[in-house]
Amino acid sequence: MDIQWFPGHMRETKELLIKAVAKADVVMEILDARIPVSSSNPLLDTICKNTLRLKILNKNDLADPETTQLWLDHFNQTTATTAIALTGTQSNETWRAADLCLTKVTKGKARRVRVMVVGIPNTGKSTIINTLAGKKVARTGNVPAITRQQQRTELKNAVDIYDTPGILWPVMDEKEQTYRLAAMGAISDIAIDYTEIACFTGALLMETYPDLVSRRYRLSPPLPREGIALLEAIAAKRGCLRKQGAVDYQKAAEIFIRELRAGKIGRISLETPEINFPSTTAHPLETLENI
Ligand SMILES: Nc1nc2c(ncn2[C@@H]2O[C@H](COP(=O)(O)OP(=O)(O)OP(=O)(O)O)[C@@H](O)[C@H]2O)c(=O)[nH]1
Ligand SMILES: [Mg+2]
Repeated sequence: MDIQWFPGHMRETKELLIKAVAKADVVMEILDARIPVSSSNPLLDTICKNTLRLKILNKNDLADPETTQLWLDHFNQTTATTAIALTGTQSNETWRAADLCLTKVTKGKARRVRVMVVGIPNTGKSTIINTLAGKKVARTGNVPAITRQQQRTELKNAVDIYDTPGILWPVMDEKEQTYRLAAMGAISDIAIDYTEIACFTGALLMETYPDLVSRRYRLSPPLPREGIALLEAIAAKRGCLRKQGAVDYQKAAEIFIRELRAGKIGRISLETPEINFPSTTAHPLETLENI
């Protein structure tokens, strides 16, 4: 599954981010708590060098709580950026984040504080803003690219919060990262191959959360280890068969991905700090500075 990107996109993306960040007192980077590495945009590391930044691990209600704690420890103890986890629809949790922004910059600021909410598509930026506003000020939806333009909302704590369109970072040459983003709904469904993504994610989950998957699909030993065998087992349980009894892999894959995204399999994380955080190696995107 190849997703094509061209230098034009890269330049445009970088310019959009630079413009948005230049206006901000604080940047709230909204990550998907289940994939904090794949859902981050490494361009922010360079663009936010002189701007306060807060990492929000959103969709915490869908992520493995133990792994989220490991991520928080990782970000808070080994990087200069403060990280907190929350569920975007929970008022008290989102306000904790908004108030944190305020406490970080109020010193010496006579005017309202500007908070820019940025992140890749579908991580819950607009949802968080709606929760903070206490009403629906921004359109939300469980497909990427819902927000199309920047939008300012005045919050009651002297913060002006800006919603921005989700921007997918432009170098996706790491296949597994693309799979994780697709599995969590950050890439348009039109551009993805469900069976391929379900096979990758299924095999990963059978390694990391075999009990949750087995319980959801009532699997009995010997448990499938390969993604394709898992899809066959799901197809058998859910009647995903074509004429003459052939397995309908596409249908089984769609069921699996839909239920995974909705948290029906359980609270899962697809990345852990030990395995995924490239702390010792230079990130490929660092080269984008020269574009
Ligand atoms: N379970 C759960 N769902 C959430 C959470 N936050 C947002 N969502 C859902 O995630 C989907 C995407 O939310 P949006 O707020 O539209 O995401 P966005 O980042 O603004 O997306 P774009 O505008 O496309 O970049 C919606 O279906 C939300 O209901 C959360 O904390 N938990
Ligand atoms: Mg949005």
